[in-house]
Amino acid sequence: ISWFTDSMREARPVRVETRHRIQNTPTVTDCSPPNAVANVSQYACQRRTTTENHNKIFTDVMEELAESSEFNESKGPCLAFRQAASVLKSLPSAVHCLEAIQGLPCLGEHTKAVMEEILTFGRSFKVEEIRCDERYQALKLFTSVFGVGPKTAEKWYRRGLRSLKEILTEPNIQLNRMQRAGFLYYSDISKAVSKAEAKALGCIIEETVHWIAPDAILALTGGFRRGKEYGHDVDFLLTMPEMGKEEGLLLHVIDRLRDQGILLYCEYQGSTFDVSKLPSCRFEDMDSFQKCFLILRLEQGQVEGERGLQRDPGDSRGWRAVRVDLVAPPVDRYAFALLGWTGSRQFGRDLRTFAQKERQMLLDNHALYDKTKKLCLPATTEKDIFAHLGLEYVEPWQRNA
Ligand code: DCT
Ligand code: MG
Repeated sequence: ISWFTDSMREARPVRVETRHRIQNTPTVTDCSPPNAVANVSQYACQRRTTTENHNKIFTDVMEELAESSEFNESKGPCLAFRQAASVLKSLPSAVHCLEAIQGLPCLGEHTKAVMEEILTFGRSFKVEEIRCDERYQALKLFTSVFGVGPKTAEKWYRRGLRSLKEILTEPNIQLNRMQRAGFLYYSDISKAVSKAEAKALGCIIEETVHWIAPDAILALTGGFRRGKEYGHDVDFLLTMPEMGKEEGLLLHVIDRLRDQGILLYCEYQGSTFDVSKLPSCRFEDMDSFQKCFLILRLEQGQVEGERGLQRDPGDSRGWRAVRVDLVAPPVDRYAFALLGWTGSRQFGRDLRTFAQKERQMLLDNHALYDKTKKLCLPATTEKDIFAHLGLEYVEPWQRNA
Protein backbone atom coordinates (compact mmCIF):
# COMPACT_ATOMS: atom_id res chain seq x y z
CA ILE A 1 0.00 0.00 0.00
CA SER A 2 1.92 2.94 -1.33
CA TRP A 3 0.58 5.84 0.72
CA PHE A 4 1.31 4.07 3.99
CA THR A 5 4.78 3.03 2.86
CA ASP A 6 5.37 6.62 1.78
CA SER A 7 4.34 7.85 5.22
CA MET A 8 6.71 5.35 6.79
CA ARG A 9 9.50 6.25 4.39
CA GLU A 10 8.95 9.85 5.27
CA ALA A 11 9.26 8.77 8.89
CA ARG A 12 12.42 6.74 8.28
CA PRO A 13 15.34 8.86 7.21
CA VAL A 14 17.39 7.28 4.45
CA ARG A 15 19.84 10.12 4.26
CA VAL A 16 20.28 12.18 7.36
CA GLU A 17 20.65 15.90 6.80
CA THR A 18 24.09 16.84 8.07
CA ARG A 19 23.80 20.59 7.78
CA HIS A 20 21.72 21.50 10.84
CA ARG A 21 21.80 25.17 11.45
CA ILE A 22 19.01 25.32 14.02
CA GLN A 23 20.26 22.53 16.20
CA ASN A 24 23.94 22.06 16.24
CA THR A 25 24.06 20.12 19.46
CA PRO A 26 27.56 19.13 20.44
CA THR A 27 28.42 15.84 22.10
CA VAL A 28 27.82 16.07 25.81
CA THR A 29 29.35 12.77 26.95
CA ASP A 30 32.66 14.45 27.59
CA CYS A 31 31.44 16.96 30.19
CA SER A 32 31.89 19.78 27.69
CA PRO A 33 32.40 23.32 28.94
CA PRO A 34 29.21 25.29 29.69
CA ASN A 35 28.98 27.40 26.54
CA ALA A 36 29.29 24.37 24.26
CA VAL A 37 25.56 23.61 24.56
CA ALA A 38 24.43 27.22 24.45
CA ASN A 39 22.83 26.93 21.02
CA VAL A 40 20.17 24.37 21.95
CA SER A 41 16.86 26.21 21.55
CA GLN A 42 14.30 26.44 24.34
CA TYR A 43 11.66 25.62 21.71
CA ALA A 44 11.17 22.01 20.57
CA CYS A 45 10.28 23.31 17.08
CA GLN A 46 13.88 24.54 16.76
CA ARG A 47 15.35 21.21 17.81
CA ARG A 48 15.48 17.92 15.90
CA THR A 49 14.34 15.02 18.03
CA THR A 50 14.34 11.52 16.56
CA THR A 51 12.95 8.39 18.24
CA GLU A 52 16.47 7.56 19.40
CA ASN A 53 16.51 8.77 23.00
CA HIS A 54 19.96 8.56 24.62
CA ASN A 55 18.71 9.86 27.95
CA LYS A 56 15.78 7.55 28.69
CA ILE A 57 16.91 7.00 32.30
CA PHE A 58 16.30 10.70 32.92
CA THR A 59 13.34 11.35 30.63
CA ASP A 60 11.24 8.42 31.96
CA VAL A 61 11.62 9.85 35.46
CA MET A 62 10.84 13.41 34.29
CA GLU A 63 7.71 12.19 32.53
CA GLU A 64 6.51 10.39 35.65
CA LEU A 65 7.12 13.52 37.69
CA ALA A 66 5.20 15.53 35.09
CA GLU A 67 2.29 13.10 35.25
CA SER A 68 2.26 13.22 39.04
CA SER A 69 2.25 17.06 38.94
CA GLU A 70 -0.63 16.88 36.46
CA PHE A 71 -2.63 14.74 38.91
CA ASN A 72 -1.97 17.40 41.55
CA GLU A 73 -3.03 20.11 39.09
CA SER A 74 0.41 21.71 39.41
CA LYS A 75 0.56 23.10 35.88
CA GLY A 76 3.88 24.92 36.24
CA PRO A 77 5.94 21.97 37.50
CA CYS A 78 4.18 19.65 35.04
CA LEU A 79 5.20 21.80 32.07
CA ALA A 80 8.71 22.28 33.47
CA PHE A 81 9.30 18.49 33.72
CA ARG A 82 7.89 17.91 30.24
CA GLN A 83 10.12 20.63 28.78
CA ALA A 84 13.17 19.26 30.58
CA ALA A 85 12.44 15.75 29.28
CA SER A 86 12.01 17.15 25.79
CA VAL A 87 15.37 18.98 25.82
CA LEU A 88 17.14 15.82 27.04
CA LYS A 89 15.47 13.73 24.32
CA SER A 90 17.00 15.98 21.66
CA LEU A 91 20.59 15.45 22.81
CA PRO A 92 22.80 13.40 20.48
CA SER A 93 24.30 11.33 23.30
CA ALA A 94 23.86 10.33 26.93
CA VAL A 95 24.54 12.78 29.74
CA HIS A 96 27.13 11.37 32.15
CA CYS A 97 27.75 14.33 34.44
CA LEU A 98 26.00 17.52 35.52
CA GLU A 99 28.66 19.74 33.94
CA ALA A 100 27.55 18.44 30.55
CA ILE A 101 24.09 20.03 30.87
CA GLN A 102 25.24 23.48 31.92
CA GLY A 103 23.85 26.07 29.57
CA LEU A 104 21.01 23.86 28.33
CA PRO A 105 17.61 25.60 28.38
CA CYS A 106 14.58 24.44 30.40
CA LEU A 107 16.58 22.55 33.04
CA GLY A 108 15.69 24.14 36.38
CA GLU A 109 17.11 23.49 39.84
CA HIS A 110 14.51 20.83 40.59
CA THR A 111 15.27 18.94 37.39
CA LYS A 112 19.01 19.17 37.98
CA ALA A 113 18.57 17.80 41.51
CA VAL A 114 16.67 14.80 40.11
CA MET A 115 19.36 14.26 37.48
CA GLU A 116 22.08 14.44 40.09
CA GLU A 117 20.32 11.76 42.12
CA ILE A 118 20.11 9.52 39.06
CA LEU A 119 23.76 10.15 38.17
CA THR A 120 24.90 9.39 41.73
CA PHE A 121 22.64 6.52 42.75
CA GLY A 122 21.36 5.24 39.42
CA ARG A 123 17.80 5.96 40.59
CA SER A 124 15.52 8.75 41.74
CA PHE A 125 14.22 8.45 45.31
CA LYS A 126 11.69 11.16 44.60
CA VAL A 127 10.08 9.19 41.79
CA GLU A 128 10.21 5.95 43.78
CA GLU A 129 8.30 7.66 46.54
CA ILE A 130 5.68 8.84 44.04
CA ARG A 131 5.38 5.37 42.51
CA CYS A 132 4.49 4.00 45.97
CA ASP A 133 1.90 6.70 46.58
CA GLU A 134 -1.59 5.24 46.79
CA ARG A 135 -3.26 8.19 45.09
CA TYR A 136 -0.75 8.28 42.22
CA GLN A 137 -1.16 4.52 41.67
CA ALA A 138 -4.95 4.75 41.62
CA LEU A 139 -5.09 7.79 39.32
CA LYS A 140 -2.59 6.22 36.92
CA LEU A 141 -4.60 3.00 36.83
CA PHE A 142 -7.97 4.72 36.36
CA THR A 143 -6.75 7.10 33.64
CA SER A 144 -5.34 4.10 31.76
CA VAL A 145 -8.96 3.24 30.89
CA PHE A 146 -10.17 4.72 27.57
CA GLY A 147 -12.67 7.50 28.38
CA VAL A 148 -11.42 8.16 31.92
CA GLY A 149 -9.73 11.52 32.48
CA PRO A 150 -8.02 12.91 35.59
CA LYS A 151 -11.28 14.44 36.92
CA THR A 152 -13.23 11.17 36.88
CA ALA A 153 -10.23 9.29 38.26
CA GLU A 154 -10.00 11.75 41.15
CA LYS A 155 -13.73 11.39 41.84
CA TRP A 156 -13.41 7.60 42.05
CA TYR A 157 -10.33 7.87 44.25
CA ARG A 158 -12.16 10.19 46.65
CA ARG A 159 -14.93 7.63 46.94
CA GLY A 160 -12.35 5.22 48.27
CA LEU A 161 -12.05 3.11 45.12
CA ARG A 162 -8.60 1.69 44.35
CA SER A 163 -8.84 -1.03 41.71
CA LEU A 164 -10.58 -1.52 38.36
CA LYS A 165 -12.51 -4.41 39.88
CA GLU A 166 -13.82 -2.10 42.60
CA ILE A 167 -15.00 0.36 39.94
CA LEU A 168 -16.83 -2.37 38.06
CA THR A 169 -18.51 -3.83 41.15
CA GLU A 170 -19.48 -0.50 42.76
CA PRO A 171 -23.24 -0.26 42.11
CA ASN A 172 -23.41 3.53 42.32
CA ILE A 173 -20.94 4.15 39.53
CA GLN A 174 -22.47 5.00 36.17
CA LEU A 175 -20.01 4.43 33.36
CA ASN A 176 -20.61 6.28 30.11
CA ARG A 177 -20.55 4.46 26.76
CA MET A 178 -16.89 5.26 26.09
CA GLN A 179 -15.82 4.05 29.53
CA ARG A 180 -17.84 0.84 29.14
CA ALA A 181 -15.94 0.18 25.91
CA GLY A 182 -12.72 1.10 27.70
CA PHE A 183 -13.34 -1.59 30.32
CA LEU A 184 -14.65 -4.13 27.85
CA TYR A 185 -11.52 -3.98 25.69
CA TYR A 186 -9.12 -2.96 28.45
CA SER A 187 -6.58 -5.77 28.11
CA ASP A 188 -6.28 -5.21 24.34
CA ILE A 189 -6.21 -1.44 24.14
CA SER A 190 -3.85 -1.03 27.09
CA LYS A 191 -1.33 -3.02 25.05
CA ALA A 192 0.92 -1.08 22.67
CA VAL A 193 0.10 -1.13 18.95
CA SER A 194 3.06 -2.20 16.80
CA LYS A 195 4.13 -0.66 13.52
CA ALA A 196 3.06 -3.85 11.69
CA GLU A 197 -0.40 -3.56 13.26
CA ALA A 198 -0.57 0.15 12.36
CA LYS A 199 0.32 -0.75 8.78
CA ALA A 200 -2.42 -3.41 8.65
CA LEU A 201 -4.93 -0.84 9.93
CA GLY A 202 -3.64 1.63 7.34
CA CYS A 203 -4.55 -0.89 4.62
CA ILE A 204 -8.04 -1.39 6.06
CA ILE A 205 -8.70 2.34 6.38
CA GLU A 206 -7.35 3.06 2.92
CA GLU A 207 -9.45 0.38 1.28
CA THR A 208 -12.54 1.58 3.14
CA VAL A 209 -12.02 5.27 2.39
CA HIS A 210 -11.18 4.75 -1.27
CA TRP A 211 -14.11 2.38 -1.77
CA ILE A 212 -16.32 5.31 -0.73
CA ALA A 213 -14.35 8.13 -2.39
CA PRO A 214 -11.56 7.08 -4.77
CA ASP A 215 -10.05 10.58 -4.79
CA ALA A 216 -10.01 11.02 -0.99
CA ILE A 217 -6.71 12.13 0.50
CA LEU A 218 -5.51 10.01 3.41
CA ALA A 219 -2.51 10.41 5.70
CA LEU A 220 -1.10 8.58 8.65
CA THR A 221 -0.47 11.01 11.53
CA GLY A 222 0.45 10.73 15.24
CA GLY A 223 3.42 8.81 16.55
CA PHE A 224 3.60 6.37 13.63
CA ARG A 225 4.12 9.23 11.17
CA ARG A 226 7.00 10.30 13.43
CA GLY A 227 8.57 6.86 12.97
CA LYS A 228 7.69 5.39 16.37
CA GLU A 229 7.78 1.58 16.66
CA TYR A 230 4.83 1.47 19.07
CA GLY A 231 1.86 3.67 19.93
CA HIS A 232 -1.27 3.68 22.04
CA ASP A 233 -3.47 4.18 18.98
CA VAL A 234 -3.26 4.80 15.22
CA ASP A 235 -4.17 8.28 13.95
CA PHE A 236 -5.32 9.18 10.43
CA LEU A 237 -6.32 12.37 8.65
CA LEU A 238 -8.60 12.33 5.62
CA THR A 239 -10.04 14.95 3.33
CA MET A 240 -11.40 15.51 -0.17
CA PRO A 241 -9.67 17.54 -2.90
CA GLU A 242 -12.80 19.66 -3.35
CA MET A 243 -13.90 21.92 -0.46
CA GLY A 244 -17.07 20.77 1.25
CA LYS A 245 -16.95 17.24 -0.23
CA GLU A 246 -15.48 16.00 3.07
CA GLU A 247 -18.84 16.58 4.79
CA GLY A 248 -20.44 13.27 5.60
CA LEU A 249 -17.31 11.35 4.61
CA LEU A 250 -16.55 10.05 8.10
CA LEU A 251 -20.11 8.83 8.62
CA HIS A 252 -19.82 6.80 5.41
CA VAL A 253 -16.48 5.39 6.54
CA ILE A 254 -18.00 4.41 9.89
CA ASP A 255 -20.96 2.69 8.16
CA ARG A 256 -18.61 0.78 5.90
CA LEU A 257 -16.44 -0.36 8.83
CA ARG A 258 -19.61 -1.53 10.60
CA ASP A 259 -20.72 -3.44 7.48
CA GLN A 260 -17.35 -5.20 7.45
CA GLY A 261 -18.01 -6.34 11.03
CA ILE A 262 -14.84 -4.72 12.42
CA LEU A 263 -16.34 -1.73 14.24
CA LEU A 264 -16.26 -2.54 17.96
CA TYR A 265 -16.85 1.01 19.19
CA CYS A 266 -17.41 4.43 17.66
CA GLU A 267 -17.67 7.90 19.14
CA TYR A 268 -18.43 10.36 16.34
CA GLN A 269 -18.16 14.13 16.71
CA GLY A 270 -19.56 16.27 13.94
CA SER A 271 -17.71 19.36 12.77
CA THR A 272 -18.22 22.58 14.71
CA PHE A 273 -15.61 24.31 12.57
CA ASP A 274 -16.50 27.92 11.81
CA VAL A 275 -14.17 29.96 9.59
CA SER A 276 -15.60 33.22 10.92
CA LYS A 277 -14.46 32.29 14.45
CA LEU A 278 -10.79 31.97 13.46
CA PRO A 279 -8.35 32.31 15.06
CA SER A 280 -8.99 30.43 18.26
CA CYS A 281 -6.99 31.64 21.21
CA ARG A 282 -7.69 28.55 23.28
CA PHE A 283 -4.70 26.58 22.06
CA GLU A 284 -4.99 23.53 24.24
CA ASP A 285 -8.58 22.91 23.15
CA MET A 286 -9.66 20.07 20.96
CA ASP A 287 -9.98 21.15 17.35
CA SER A 288 -13.45 21.43 15.87
CA PHE A 289 -13.10 19.17 12.79
CA GLN A 290 -15.33 16.17 12.32
CA LYS A 291 -13.63 13.20 13.94
CA CYS A 292 -14.23 9.78 15.39
CA PHE A 293 -12.61 7.75 18.13
CA LEU A 294 -12.87 4.09 17.19
CA ILE A 295 -12.05 0.66 18.48
CA LEU A 296 -11.51 -1.71 15.57
CA ARG A 297 -11.12 -5.44 15.35
CA LEU A 298 -7.83 -6.44 13.75
CA GLU A 299 -7.42 -10.03 12.55
CA GLN A 300 -4.20 -12.00 12.95
CA GLY A 301 -4.08 -12.79 9.23
CA GLN A 302 -4.03 -9.09 8.32
CA VAL A 303 -0.78 -8.37 10.15
CA GLU A 304 2.47 -9.00 8.33
CA GLY A 305 5.60 -10.36 9.94
CA GLU A 306 6.47 -13.26 12.22
CA ARG A 307 5.15 -11.73 15.39
CA GLY A 308 1.72 -10.80 14.10
CA LEU A 309 -0.67 -9.41 16.68
CA GLN A 310 0.46 -7.99 20.02
CA ARG A 311 -1.27 -10.29 22.52
CA ASP A 312 -0.81 -11.97 25.87
CA PRO A 313 0.90 -15.35 25.81
CA GLY A 314 -1.79 -18.00 25.80
CA ASP A 315 -4.34 -15.73 24.13
CA SER A 316 -5.69 -17.94 21.38
CA ARG A 317 -8.11 -15.46 19.83
CA GLY A 318 -7.21 -14.70 16.26
CA TRP A 319 -7.80 -10.96 16.70
CA ARG A 320 -7.24 -7.96 18.95
CA ALA A 321 -8.97 -4.63 19.54
CA VAL A 322 -7.10 -1.45 18.53
CA ARG A 323 -7.82 2.25 19.12
CA VAL A 324 -8.00 4.32 15.93
CA ASP A 325 -8.65 8.07 15.53
CA LEU A 326 -9.91 9.54 12.24
CA VAL A 327 -10.05 13.31 11.65
CA ALA A 328 -11.54 14.92 8.53
CA PRO A 329 -10.80 18.65 8.06
CA PRO A 330 -11.77 20.63 4.94
CA VAL A 331 -8.91 20.61 2.43
CA ASP A 332 -7.92 24.27 3.00
CA ARG A 333 -7.27 23.40 6.69
CA TYR A 334 -5.47 20.14 5.90
CA ALA A 335 -1.88 21.36 6.42
CA PHE A 336 -2.69 22.84 9.85
CA ALA A 337 -4.53 19.69 10.92
CA LEU A 338 -1.67 17.49 9.65
CA LEU A 339 0.91 19.51 11.57
CA GLY A 340 -1.18 19.41 14.75
CA TRP A 341 -2.11 15.73 14.57
CA THR A 342 1.42 14.62 13.75
CA GLY A 343 2.56 15.89 17.15
CA SER A 344 4.36 15.26 19.34
CA ARG A 345 2.25 17.09 21.88
CA GLN A 346 5.35 18.91 23.16
CA PHE A 347 6.41 19.81 19.61
CA GLY A 348 2.94 21.26 18.95
CA ARG A 349 2.89 23.09 22.25
CA ASP A 350 6.25 24.73 21.53
CA LEU A 351 5.25 25.61 17.96
CA ARG A 352 2.27 27.54 19.35
CA THR A 353 4.34 29.21 22.06
CA PHE A 354 7.03 30.11 19.53
CA ALA A 355 4.42 31.56 17.14
CA GLN A 356 2.92 33.70 19.86
CA LYS A 357 6.03 34.84 21.73
CA GLU A 358 8.51 35.20 18.88
CA ARG A 359 6.27 36.05 15.91
CA GLN A 360 3.08 37.60 17.34
CA MET A 361 1.10 34.91 15.57
CA LEU A 362 -1.56 32.48 16.76
CA LEU A 363 -1.30 28.87 15.62
CA ASP A 364 -3.72 26.01 16.20
CA ASN A 365 -4.95 22.93 14.30
CA HIS A 366 -7.10 25.17 12.07
CA ALA A 367 -5.09 28.25 11.16
CA LEU A 368 -2.14 30.58 11.55
CA TYR A 369 -3.11 34.16 12.34
CA ASP A 370 -0.70 37.07 12.00
CA LYS A 371 -1.64 39.56 14.73
CA THR A 372 0.45 42.33 13.18
CA LYS A 373 -1.03 41.99 9.70
CA LYS A 374 -4.42 41.00 11.16
CA LEU A 375 -4.93 38.14 8.73
CA CYS A 376 -4.88 34.35 8.49
CA LEU A 377 -1.93 33.03 6.50
CA PRO A 378 -2.78 30.38 3.90
CA ALA A 379 -0.92 27.05 3.75
CA THR A 380 -1.26 23.95 1.60
CA THR A 381 1.69 22.08 3.09
CA GLU A 382 3.41 21.88 6.47
CA LYS A 383 6.44 23.53 4.83
CA ASP A 384 4.30 26.62 4.15
CA ILE A 385 3.53 26.90 7.87
CA PHE A 386 7.17 26.57 8.93
CA ALA A 387 8.06 29.20 6.31
CA HIS A 388 5.41 31.63 7.59
CA LEU A 389 6.86 31.17 11.08
CA GLY A 390 10.40 31.76 9.82
CA LEU A 391 11.43 28.30 11.02
CA GLU A 392 13.59 25.74 9.28
CA TYR A 393 11.48 22.79 8.22
CA VAL A 394 11.54 19.92 10.71
CA GLU A 395 10.72 16.48 9.26
CA PRO A 396 8.02 14.41 11.01
CA TRP A 397 10.65 11.91 12.23
CA GLN A 398 12.48 14.81 13.91
CA ARG A 399 9.40 15.93 15.87
CA ASN A 400 9.60 13.36 18.69
CA ALA A 401 10.09 16.09 21.26
N1 DCT B 1 -3.70 15.96 19.08
C1 DCT B 1 -4.39 17.11 18.78
N2 DCT B 1 -5.64 17.29 19.26
C2 DCT B 1 -6.23 16.32 20.01
C3 DCT B 1 -5.54 15.12 20.30
C4 DCT B 1 -4.26 14.96 19.80
O1 DCT B 1 -3.87 17.98 18.11
N3 DCT B 1 -7.44 16.52 20.47
C5 DCT B 1 -2.36 15.80 18.56
C6 DCT B 1 -1.28 15.67 19.57
C7 DCT B 1 -0.46 14.49 19.15
C8 DCT B 1 -1.22 13.87 18.01
O2 DCT B 1 -2.38 14.62 17.81
C9 DCT B 1 -1.56 12.43 18.21
O3 DCT B 1 -2.15 12.21 19.48
P1 DCT B 1 -1.85 10.89 20.29
O4 DCT B 1 -2.32 9.71 19.52
O5 DCT B 1 -2.43 11.05 21.64
O6 DCT B 1 -0.29 10.94 20.44
P2 DCT B 1 0.86 10.13 19.69
O7 DCT B 1 1.97 11.07 19.58
O8 DCT B 1 0.34 9.53 18.45
O9 DCT B 1 1.23 9.05 20.76
P3 DCT B 1 0.85 7.49 20.78
O10 DCT B 1 1.94 6.83 20.05
O11 DCT B 1 0.83 7.10 22.21
O12 DCT B 1 -0.48 7.32 20.13
MG1 MG C 1 -1.34 8.24 18.41
